[in-house]
Amino acid sequence: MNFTALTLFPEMFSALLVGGITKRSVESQHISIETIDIRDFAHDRHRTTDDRPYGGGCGMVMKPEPLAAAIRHAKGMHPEAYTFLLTPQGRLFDQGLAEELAGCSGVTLVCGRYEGVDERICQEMIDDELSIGDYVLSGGELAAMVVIDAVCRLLPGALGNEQSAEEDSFSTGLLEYPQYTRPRSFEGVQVPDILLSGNHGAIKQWRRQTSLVRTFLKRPDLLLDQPLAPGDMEYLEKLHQDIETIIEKHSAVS
Ligand code: 4GX
Repeated sequence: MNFTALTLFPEMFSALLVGGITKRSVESQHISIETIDIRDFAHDRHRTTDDRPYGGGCGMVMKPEPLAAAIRHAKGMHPEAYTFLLTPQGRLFDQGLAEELAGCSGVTLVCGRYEGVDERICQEMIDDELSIGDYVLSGGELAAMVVIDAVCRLLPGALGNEQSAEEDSFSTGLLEYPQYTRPRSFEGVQVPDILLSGNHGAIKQWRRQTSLVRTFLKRPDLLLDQPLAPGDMEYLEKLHQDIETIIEKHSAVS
């Protein structure tokens, strides 16, 4: 899969080659990451890429001509790729969208700076707008790198352990269960006995139940639109019962 980023700061993307899954995926040719320097498509003496907004106001806007030429160049290189603009106004980039993008043969990511890009670029040359969350970055580059990282690790061959992408938080729809490694006792805190029991059925059940409780406590919203396994309902009903018993006992006292 090819990722192409259009940016005024192409060198930022070298961060993806420093280490980790993105670096390995580039080396094994499961992905390629290209950058296109928008400034290379500005042909005036100062290679200007921004201008003042019509109607006044503070800040600058990315000029349409260099951006249009850069996007046309990207489309020429990768005609089948989808072209996305990173902007807080975009569709929220979540795990479902990452999985969708992982099915594309190419993704082009347009990284804006300043107050944004001329609206005519958005209208005419962008397939869709993506937002990585409700906060304001100083440019689209970090958002584009988030997209590349999250999509890359879903691609076949990207993981040492193919299973772990599927068992991930959000692929199961639940938050992850707690993880432990050696030593068995660390600064007086023990690893739960069940994980040392060798009883794989019991361990699996403990992990699922711990995931459920964690999700309920930290992200109850995730439980509302998630299909639950039959065993989950039994466990939640048992907790419900236990809580009711406690409430009844205490309301009888007061
Ligand atoms: N998720 N930003 C883009 C400039 C801009 C504004 C409008 C195009 C249109 C962001 C986010 C984000 C800040 C990147 C504004 N470019 N991008 N930049 N959150 O905050 O994706």
